[in-house]
Amino acid sequence: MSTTFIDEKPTQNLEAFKGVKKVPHEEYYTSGHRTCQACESAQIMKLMAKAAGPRTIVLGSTGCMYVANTSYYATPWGIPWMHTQLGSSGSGALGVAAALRVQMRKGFMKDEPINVIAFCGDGGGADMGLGAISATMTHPDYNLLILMYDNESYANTDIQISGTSPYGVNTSFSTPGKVKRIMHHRWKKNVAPLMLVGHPTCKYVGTISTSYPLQAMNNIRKALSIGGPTFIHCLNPCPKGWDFDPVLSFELGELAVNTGIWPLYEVENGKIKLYGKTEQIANGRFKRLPVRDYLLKQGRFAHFVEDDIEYFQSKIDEMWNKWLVPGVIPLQKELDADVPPAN
Ligand SMILES: Cc1ncc(C[n+]2csc(CCOP(=O)(O)OP(=O)(O)O)c2C)c(N)n1
Ligand code: SF4
Ligand SMILES: [Mg+2]
Repeated sequence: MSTTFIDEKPTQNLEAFKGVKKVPHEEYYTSGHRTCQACESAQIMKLMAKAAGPRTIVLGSTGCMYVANTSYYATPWGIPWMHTQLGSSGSGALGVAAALRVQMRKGFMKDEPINVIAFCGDGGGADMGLGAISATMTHPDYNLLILMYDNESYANTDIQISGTSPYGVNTSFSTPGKVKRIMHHRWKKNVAPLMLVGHPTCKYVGTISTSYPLQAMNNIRKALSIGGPTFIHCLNPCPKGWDFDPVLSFELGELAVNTGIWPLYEVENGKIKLYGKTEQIANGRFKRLPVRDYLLKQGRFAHFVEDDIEYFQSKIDEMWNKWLVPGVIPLQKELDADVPPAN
């Protein structure tokens, strides 16, 4: 007799690619899209499709990766792809995973593990669709991955502030003025830990960067193989919205990690692992670069004066020096003293 009420289904066992030479040549996200030159959001689509392979269904919520990828009668997708409404990546993914299960149970389809991935932008995931993703994360029976590509704005509708836009940034909703230079005072939402701490049955949550493509693909493969609903947050430099020369896309992704703004980590079955340069920063083997190296390469921060850069740096320092898990969990270490000892 079953001792659990969770009706688990097998997943594909996608082992890590052991080096770039082992990565298959087949592409499932190819030419035929209209994203900007050096768009890192398009890059993660390509890596995600390659990592998942041919037995995969992708859903995508409204945003650049919907609009620029589905021009009339043209598409870069070589695997089944479906649009879902801006706030619905979570419910869309759950619905498709449930529908596949019913189709297989009734014998309409061969019974096999099929990857279900729903991507969303930061507007679709960190803001509008947060509730639907959260509800989906509480359903351990369904195997699916939500991948949030984060270009730090509502890019498709001309670069408006989203919940993940960085402090002080110049967007079409926060243009610096003569009276007020900093129009956006909020700090970026910390989305992966929100998913992690709020959904204890979720087996995999992590962050990735397209500047570390092999690692990004392997983390996606792990998330798809582990079972249940999983969540990955990817930072994607956006030449148009961040206002930089497209040649800098890759370098900005690296700088985000090396300055400590974008920590790389994965949480697998509740165990957290910092990886790459982030792990080296945490263990004192790599000194964080000053955040100005990252900020001043982007036109969206061109209005910053020294005080703004210092404030930004102080917030990054706080993430690394005061947080319970540096760069990840914003409970402050000082609070430890107030916690009564366990009996
Ligand atoms: C419910 C709803 N509100 C507004 C829109 C208009 N809209 C289309 S794409 C978009 C921006 C989405 O931003 P994000 O999810 O960050 O994706 P990005 O465009 O940055 O890739 C908006 C506001 C919409 N399609 N649906
Ligand atoms: S606006 Fe940004 S996210 Fe959208 S297609 Fe261009 S580079 Fe990519
Ligand atoms: Mg966006």
